[in-house]
Amino acid sequence: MPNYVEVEQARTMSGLRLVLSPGVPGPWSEAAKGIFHVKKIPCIAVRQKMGGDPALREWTAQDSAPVAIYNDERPRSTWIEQLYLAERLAPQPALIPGEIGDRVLMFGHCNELCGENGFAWCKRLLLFHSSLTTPGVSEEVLGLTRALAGKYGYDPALVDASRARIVEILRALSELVQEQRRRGSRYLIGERLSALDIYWAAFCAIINPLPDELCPMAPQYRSAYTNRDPEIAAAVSPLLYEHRDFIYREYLELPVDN
Ligand SMILES: N[C@@H](CCC(=O)N[C@@H](CS)C(=O)NCC(=O)O)C(=O)O
Repeated sequence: MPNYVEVEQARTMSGLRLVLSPGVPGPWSEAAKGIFHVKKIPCIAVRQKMGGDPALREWTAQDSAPVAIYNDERPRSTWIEQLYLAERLAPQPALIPGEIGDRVLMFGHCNELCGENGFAWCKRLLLFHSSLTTPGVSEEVLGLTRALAGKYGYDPALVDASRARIVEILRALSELVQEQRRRGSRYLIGERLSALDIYWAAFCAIINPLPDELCPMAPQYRSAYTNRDPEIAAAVSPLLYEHRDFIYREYLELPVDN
């Protein structure tokens, strides 16, 4: 999808505009792209400036990515609002299960991956910790890290609990995929694709990115994303990696374009 327009130009346009961080396969951004792609909803990619974007702040009252702005509706800057927008604009294929038990289960796991204090949130705190405490990190990276660490609540006292939370979340998702396989389903919820399959496929990158030919990214991002913690590695069922590959192959755009 990318072929970015700037915020100023995007504000004069109508339809769906999706603000993304160029050059970075950020988990929330890749998941939002995936959801709109699966539903075949056309959207215009808009460039976010990482680490502080006054123009985006003026438009959307915050400056993280992704943000989805549809016509003159309110900007949607959280994953759950973006999912509901996509579901409304293109009800089929439905990515929110119709059955309440499946829906409760799906949103629970999605929140563990995408929500505050969830998988990506906690992994980000570990990344800040590593950049800020490892000798030899460049001043450029340190500057961006300090800005983002303040914005996203980094505190060295949170590191152990963040690691434990990541392990807990990945174990629960591993149990889910194993149970679904036992039932004979290829999907994480019920018998069909749901938003959780897409969130997992996109969020898996922050521990085990797809190879460079399928997901090109700067070496420093690849290195930062790639998990080296044995406890986190042990929490992930190999079926989860297989599942990510299946979802990308069957439903999402490859190579990842950002
Ligand atoms: N607000 C999003 C999460 C978005 C988010 O955390 N975006 C980060 C990705 S790491 C970002 O834009 N970071 C760069 C920046 O803040 O400049 C949600 O809750 O769904």
